[in-house]
Amino acid sequence: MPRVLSGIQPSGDLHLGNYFGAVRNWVADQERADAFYCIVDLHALTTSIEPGQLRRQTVDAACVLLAAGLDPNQCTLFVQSHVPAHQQLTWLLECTATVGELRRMTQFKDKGGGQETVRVGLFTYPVLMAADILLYNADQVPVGDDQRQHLELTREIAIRFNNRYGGVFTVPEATIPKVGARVMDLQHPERKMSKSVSSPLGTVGILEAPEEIERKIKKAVTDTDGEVRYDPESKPGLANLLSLLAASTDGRPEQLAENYDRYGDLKKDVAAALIEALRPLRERYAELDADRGEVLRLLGLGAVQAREVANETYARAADAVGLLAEP
Ligand code: ATP
Ligand code: LTN
Repeated sequence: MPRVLSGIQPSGDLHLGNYFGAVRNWVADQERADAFYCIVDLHALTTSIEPGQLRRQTVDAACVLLAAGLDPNQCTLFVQSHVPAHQQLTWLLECTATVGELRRMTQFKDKGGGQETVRVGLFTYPVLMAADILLYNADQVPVGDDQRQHLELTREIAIRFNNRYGGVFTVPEATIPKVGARVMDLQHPERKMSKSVSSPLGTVGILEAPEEIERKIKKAVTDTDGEVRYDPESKPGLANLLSLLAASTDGRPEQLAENYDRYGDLKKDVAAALIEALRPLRERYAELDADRGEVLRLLGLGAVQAREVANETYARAADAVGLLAEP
């Protein structure tokens, strides 16, 4: 069985991009792989976030992931900060990666790289992510398209470390879905839907009420030429709607376009398909939300399982670089 690991930040309400780009595929992967899924609370500290909010959102994220279908009997779901080896391995990897490599990360540049006031943690963020992945000897990492470059860096770091110190790490691969890997903001279809950029009309939360989903899809920005065809370059808004329809009906955007003459009809079907695809999730979330004690218990069990694997890998890495084992 391949080993799979992925992570999500508890930085706000999960949205359609998180669902179609990542979480939905995590649910499928737990059946065919030995899967580890991590709520990366340390990564969320790279942006300004209230302590109480971080704590709340960490449990919220766990509720959503369980509601989406993660099954603690089939995968290990845990919180990153509950496994100290993530921070320990990060240091060893920071002494492997270079400043030049981190400077080239587009996410860092997009989020304000170059400014004096940007946090060091935002700069070193991809190294912590590499530690998340390498600690679990992951073969595959299911992520959205925006994480491609971070995965490339993780591979580079693993290969360099292995060459220098012997084969400690598995070199992972990104698994990026064919449809839904890049869900765009409904109001600004040239940029990705995101948790941390405020765009209330452009972002659809996966727990949002059906009427809200309908309203936002109706208001989604398209174009004025009136022709329904899948062309992400010149018709990004429409292409995004077709991709959302494809992602929620298992179709192909190019083909689905042929069924429509009018934007209004397409929008109606997109909203209906999304509402239907998310309905079970919303219902299960309500149950889990009412029993947060049980969710915390599950996270506790996940942390125990995760620590076992992570500590073993960290011990091998620490030994390989020459850190003296505690006598
Ligand atoms: P932030 O906006 O705070 O950076 P985010 O919305 O990008 O957060 P993350 O927690 O960083 O979300 O990402 C979790 C997963 O969701 C990753 O695998 C990422 O690739 C995926 N993802 C995030 N946004 C999108 C999107 N718009 N389309 C497809 N996948 C996405
Ligand atoms: N950097 C990712 C979140 C993330 C992640 C990971 C994804 C942190 N650690 C490990 C996959 C594997 C993001 O910003 N979306």
